[in-house]
Amino acid sequence: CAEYLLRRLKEYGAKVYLQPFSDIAYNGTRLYLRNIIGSFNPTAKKRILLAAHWDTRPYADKDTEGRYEPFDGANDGASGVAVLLEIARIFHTNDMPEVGVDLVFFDGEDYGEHADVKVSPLKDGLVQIWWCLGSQYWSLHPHVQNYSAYFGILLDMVGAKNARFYKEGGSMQFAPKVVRKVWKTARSLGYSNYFVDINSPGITDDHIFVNRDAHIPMISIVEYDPGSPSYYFPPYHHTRKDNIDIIDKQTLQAVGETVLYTVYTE
Ligand code: AHN
Ligand code: ZN
Repeated sequence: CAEYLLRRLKEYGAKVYLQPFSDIAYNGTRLYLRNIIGSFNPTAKKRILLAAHWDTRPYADKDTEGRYEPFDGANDGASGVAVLLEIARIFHTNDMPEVGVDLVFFDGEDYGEHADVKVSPLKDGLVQIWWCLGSQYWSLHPHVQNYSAYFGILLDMVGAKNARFYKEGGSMQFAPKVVRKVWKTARSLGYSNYFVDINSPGITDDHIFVNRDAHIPMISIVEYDPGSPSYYFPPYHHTRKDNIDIIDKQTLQAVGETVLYTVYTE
């Protein structure tokens, strides 16, 4: 999959960076992970960061069966990757926006503790979050020295039929102006049904580390289910139901168009 992403980004004319790193998972497993970055207009000073995670959770631990088996992650992971690849294709076949754009594919986002496991929050005596390993690494070690961006947009679970994107708490805390800009753009494109003008609770996701450690104001476009019994997430989340059957082109279109319009008008 990493090779596929690298090849596609190169085909689309991006300057490509592979960032290998290693980390220890919650259960002591040593992981060899890779962030992948594709830069368009690499010399432009004003840059926009677009990101998604390309790993899939290795077990469907919220399912009733097969809770130690892998699942597709068509939405949780792949949907954001799909939108970013389509944006890359559009950059290749059309005029570029004025700004530079960096597409960052984070690894290790979904390697957090299995639901059956109680883990220590401490690693080397420090409080540790076992999720979002790639963004935690990248935010402290960006792919180019002194990297910065004007703002960032994270895409996570952006492809499900009838998805709803609320103004997520962490995004509102760190980058409220970016949230308002993107939601206003969505409204102007007729996508207010997807981009709901209501706040949701905060979620620990890749954008939190980019805000905190890389000091780039970054929002997350992430599906929220207000009726969820499991805090935040829709019923297919981390189950075998997260496969191509729940994906809807219209949702991907709404997100992709909104992000593209935001980038081209910057
Ligand atoms: C928490 O479950 C707290 N964060 C994980 C965010 C996530 C997982 N997004 C997709 N999968
Ligand atoms: Zn997940």
